[in-house]
Amino acid sequence: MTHRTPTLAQFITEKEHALAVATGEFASLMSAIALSTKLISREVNKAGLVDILGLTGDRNIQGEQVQKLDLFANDTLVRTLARSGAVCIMGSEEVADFIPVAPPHTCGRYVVVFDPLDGSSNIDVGAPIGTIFAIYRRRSSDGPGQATDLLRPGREQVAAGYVIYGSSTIFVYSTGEGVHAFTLDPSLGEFLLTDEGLRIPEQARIYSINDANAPWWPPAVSHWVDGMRHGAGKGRYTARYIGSLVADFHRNLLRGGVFAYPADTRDPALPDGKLRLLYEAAPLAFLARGAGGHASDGYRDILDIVPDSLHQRTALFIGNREEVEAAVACYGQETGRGSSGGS
Ligand code: P6P
Repeated sequence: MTHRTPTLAQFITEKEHALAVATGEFASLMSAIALSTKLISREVNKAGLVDILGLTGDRNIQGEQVQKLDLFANDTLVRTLARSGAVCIMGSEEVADFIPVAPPHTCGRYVVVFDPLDGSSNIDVGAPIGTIFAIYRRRSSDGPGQATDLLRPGREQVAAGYVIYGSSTIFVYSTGEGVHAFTLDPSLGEFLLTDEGLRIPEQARIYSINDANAPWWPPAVSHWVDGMRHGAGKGRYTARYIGSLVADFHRNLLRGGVFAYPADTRDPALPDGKLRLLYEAAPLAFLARGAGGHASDGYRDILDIVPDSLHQRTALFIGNREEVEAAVACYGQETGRGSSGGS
């Protein structure tokens, strides 16, 4: 890295200056997210050394056991975003209800939904984990934000991104003008540009799905997986599954691949699949599209789905367009429907 390598803040400022209408509010918002993730990275990287591992003994809205780091990550993001002056309302995987930004904080023009620490069940085993975020411009005119500002289809995102806390801490985001990656230099405390204009490789080489759920997959998923194992692409693929969405997505983005968490019948409490639409599937779908890939729930483009609730779940097929569209075709054959619009 040389001093000519832009930091995340410099990169965003340069891009903002290109937008005559920029007020600096978006840059302030992204700076708040960057600061939060540096603080989270520091805690994640020392988690084994201090008493921040393990469970709090509580369960979150999802009914999942809450890790101490989950709470730290959530509280850090909520506090820092509220202070940014750029946000009017937030939604978090860790919090049941919406989080309107109210006085004494200044309400801004943006809405942020986030999964503060996805894959947290992997924290204690040293597997990569991540923060996922989506940014919308508010619909309501002023004051604290409302639900209608937040329950939006992914196509209306103005930006989305994730930070993966792994062998290094990498900040990946897009505003729709390319997907860009920045690696944290802990000695500087800065994210430095390491990939500009990331594109998912033309050919998928990886498929990523929890094979233990196969007995409960709908036939369409079994046909889809068999197509990769035994079909025309036989031998091209290898299976990789970390069990941490951000890590599986990031690997596929760089190496070419497809990730799937279908709606299966294994857990009757999760009829629509395990992953959440607003702060997991939609932001990653925005990035996948920006990198030349695609994302679907098996019938619809993830970016077209209008959420009814903050914690709504969805099936997810995401990565190389060819493999995602093959999954949609399998569902179409199963239901006798051609590939429905907006696949
Ligand atoms: P399973 C982590 O708990 C998570 O929410 C995602 O990060 C990951 O893709 C998925 O669940 C893994 O779920 O059922 O395969 O362990």
